[in-house]
Amino acid sequence: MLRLRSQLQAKKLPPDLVTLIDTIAIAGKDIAFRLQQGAMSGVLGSAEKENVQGETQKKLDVISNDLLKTYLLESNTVRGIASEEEENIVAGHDHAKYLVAFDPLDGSSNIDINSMIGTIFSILHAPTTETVSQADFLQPGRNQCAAGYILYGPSVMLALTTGNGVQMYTLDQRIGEFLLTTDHVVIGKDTQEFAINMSNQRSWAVPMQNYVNDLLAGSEGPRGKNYNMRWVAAMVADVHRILCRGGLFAYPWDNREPKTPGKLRLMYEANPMGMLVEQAGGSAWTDVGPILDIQPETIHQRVPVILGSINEVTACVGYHKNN
Ligand code: AFP
Repeated sequence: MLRLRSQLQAKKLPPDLVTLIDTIAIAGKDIAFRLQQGAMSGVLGSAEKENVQGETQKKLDVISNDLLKTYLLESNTVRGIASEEEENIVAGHDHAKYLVAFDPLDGSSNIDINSMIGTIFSILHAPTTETVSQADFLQPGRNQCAAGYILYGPSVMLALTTGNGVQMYTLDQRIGEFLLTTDHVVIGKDTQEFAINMSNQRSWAVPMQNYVNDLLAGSEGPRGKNYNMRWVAAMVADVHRILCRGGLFAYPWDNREPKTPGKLRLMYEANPMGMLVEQAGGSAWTDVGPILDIQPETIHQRVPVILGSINEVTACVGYHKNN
């Protein structure tokens, strides 16, 4: 099985991009090690402080963010970083070619129950100007040169796209290397599985409520088939399932927080996952258009997300168009 670095080199990617992806993989291995130590090294529980999103951070949110920051800022391939856990961007090396946006530990509520979590990243071209600013990060998801996640589950896995399909790698703990285990990930067009937090149903827009009601009606309803439901409470794990066996994932618009039209972050979650899903033959939309076409307004912007098997996403979006 091919090692990550050899596989990236074989694809003839720019050497700096190969180094950068390798750096993220090294950070992921370090994070995986801390996670595996769990309660033995005192890393579980709350950090007793809030991040810029107003969420209480877990100790491992802070540790993972610090690790990624350190590895990335040491790399002379990184011009700047934006993290879900940081209020502002942090400048890296002058003349470096790439910007990295990341969610260091997605699904933090799963940390203390030893359930699946992950690191999500998005790589953009850096500007050629002398200074780097927040505005340089505000590029539509279509501009991403690479995107992926590292899933910390029973195996540690890396899902990656550099704009030419999606590959999956599995960490071989004996040699400390990510090895290519799936070369060409394809999401089936149809599905009978959906992932959504049903407890928010009363707060969704009417079209989303109607769509999910029709799924729940099963073979006797207008969709004419029975659906199953899954929810891991970590987007990284729910999207991983969709890359493996199809499905629909949605974190739709809801009216719980009038100022935020969705829970998920465009730059750290929706864009990288949107690129992975599209590259695997699926579809990634908000309620009104493709996620990757959104022009970001701020680095911490939130958006509604509907992604997965193309025919199911089209059906869901259709409810929004017709209402
Ligand atoms: P945290 O990393 O802040 O816990 O949030 C994870 C997440 O943004 C996303 O990964 C999940 O899909 C979603 O939140 C789960 O949220 P709820 O289960 O609370 O609705």
